[in-house]
Amino acid sequence: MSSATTNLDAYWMPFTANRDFKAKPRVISGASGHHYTTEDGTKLYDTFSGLWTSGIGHCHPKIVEAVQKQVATLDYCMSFQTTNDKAIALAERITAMAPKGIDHCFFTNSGSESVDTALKIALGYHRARGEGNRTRLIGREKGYHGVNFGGMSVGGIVPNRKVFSAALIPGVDHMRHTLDIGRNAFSRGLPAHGIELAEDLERLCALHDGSNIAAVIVEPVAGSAGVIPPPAGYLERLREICDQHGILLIFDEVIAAFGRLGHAFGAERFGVTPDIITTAKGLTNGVIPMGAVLVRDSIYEAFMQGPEHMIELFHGYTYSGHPVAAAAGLATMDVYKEEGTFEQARGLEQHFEDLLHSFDDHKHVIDVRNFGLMGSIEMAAREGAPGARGAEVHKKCFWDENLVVRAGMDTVQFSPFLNSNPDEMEQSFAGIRRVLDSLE
Ligand code: PXG
Repeated sequence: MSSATTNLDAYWMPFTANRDFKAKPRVISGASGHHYTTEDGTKLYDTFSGLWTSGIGHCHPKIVEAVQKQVATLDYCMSFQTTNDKAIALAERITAMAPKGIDHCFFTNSGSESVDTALKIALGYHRARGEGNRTRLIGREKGYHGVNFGGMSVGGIVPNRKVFSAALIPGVDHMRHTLDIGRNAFSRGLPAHGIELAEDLERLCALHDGSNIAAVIVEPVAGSAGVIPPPAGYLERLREICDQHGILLIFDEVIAAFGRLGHAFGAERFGVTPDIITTAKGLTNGVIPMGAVLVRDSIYEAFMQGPEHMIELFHGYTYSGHPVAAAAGLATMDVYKEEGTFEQARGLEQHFEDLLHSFDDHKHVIDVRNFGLMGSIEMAAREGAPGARGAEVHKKCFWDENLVVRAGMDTVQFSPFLNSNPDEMEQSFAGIRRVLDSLE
C-alpha cells in the first residue's frame, strides 16, 4: 500500500466487516471504463458495474464533461420554491421513457430515499382521495428497499432489521419470498414454479381486508438477497390482485431500471405496469448520487387540490433535483440512447447466461440464477461457517485475480456492464472459476 492511505481508523465503512477490512484494506483510487485502479497502480476488472450503478462504465467522457460544465455553471440552487433547468429537463426525459401513464417524477438522492418517498406518496394519495384508512404497507421476505425506516420496514432481509426490530414502522406485513431452490434450481431466466406465491397477497388482503392496504412494494427481480427472478406469471398476478383491491403497486427498480433488464424499466421488460417506480443507481450511472420516484398521472393529480398557494406534498430534500446530478442524469440518458445501451445489454444476455450456468455442476454450487444482466451463483455454506466461502471468493478474486466481485453471504452476484466486452466477461468468469476451484 502506498503512503497515500495510512490510517483508515476514522472511517466507519458501510455494510463492511470493518476490522477484517482494515487488517488488509482494498482501496480503489481510480477508474476508467471497465476497470478500477488501486493506489499502487494495479488494474482490476469490475464484475459488478460499481454497485449495480455504472452500467456504461466508469468515468464515461460524456458524463464527466457534463458534470464539469454544470458544476462551473450552476453548482446549486434552492430546490424548494425555485428549481433549475436541468432538473426540469431530466424529469421530462425520464417520464418520456417510462411506461405509458407514468408521467411525473419526484427527485431524491438515493434508492433508500426513493423508497421512503414512494411509501409516503402512497399514503398521501389514498388520504387525498378520502381513503385515509388505507395505511398498511406490504413488502416481501428477502426484499431490499434500502436502509431508511420505511424501506427497512417493508424490506425482508433479516440482518438489516434485527437490531432495529422495535423501531420498524407499524402496519407492515410481508408476502413470502419466491426463492425455491428445491423446485427451481439452475433455472435459466424466470423459474417455472411459484406463480401461486402471488396468492400470498390475497391471503394478506383477507387477513387485513384489502381496503386497509395502501401499497405493495416489490423488486421485479430481487437483487441484494442474491438475485431472485420472479416465477413466470407472478408479477402479472400481483398486478391483478392489486387492481381488484385498489392497492397501489410499487416496483422498486433501483437496480432494474435503465438497462439492467434490457429496457429502460423492468416494468417494460415484464409488460406489467406498476403505479409507482423507484429508481436511483443507473439514473446517473452512479456518478452523482440521485434517485427518482416516477408516478402515475392519477396519483400526482390526486394531490393537486386545495388552495393553489399551498404545498401539496410536505416532502422533499435539500438536494432534490440537484443541478449537477441532473446534468449527470441527462448525459447518462444521452449515452444510453446514442450508444444503444439497452439493446447492447439484451445482446449480452445469452452469453452471460451461458457463462453463469457453466457453474451448474461445480462442486460448491447449489444454484445459479439469472435474468437480464443480473445473475448469481449460490454456493453451499461451509459447515459451521456460513458466509465464509463468499467472503473468500471476494478477497481471492481481488488479490489473486484482479477482479472486483460482490458476494453476499455465500452467493456471488453479478452485474456485468451493459456494454461489456464478451472476451473480458469470459476472462472474468475464468478467474472466478479458478477461485471457486481453490475453495475448501
Ligand atoms: N432498493 C433496491 C432494490 C436496491 O437494490 C436500494 C433500494 C437502496 O438504495 P441506496 O442508494 O439507498 O443504497 C437498493 C440498493 C447488493 C446491494 O449487494 C444492493 C444495493 C445496495 C447495496 C448492496 O446487491 N441496492
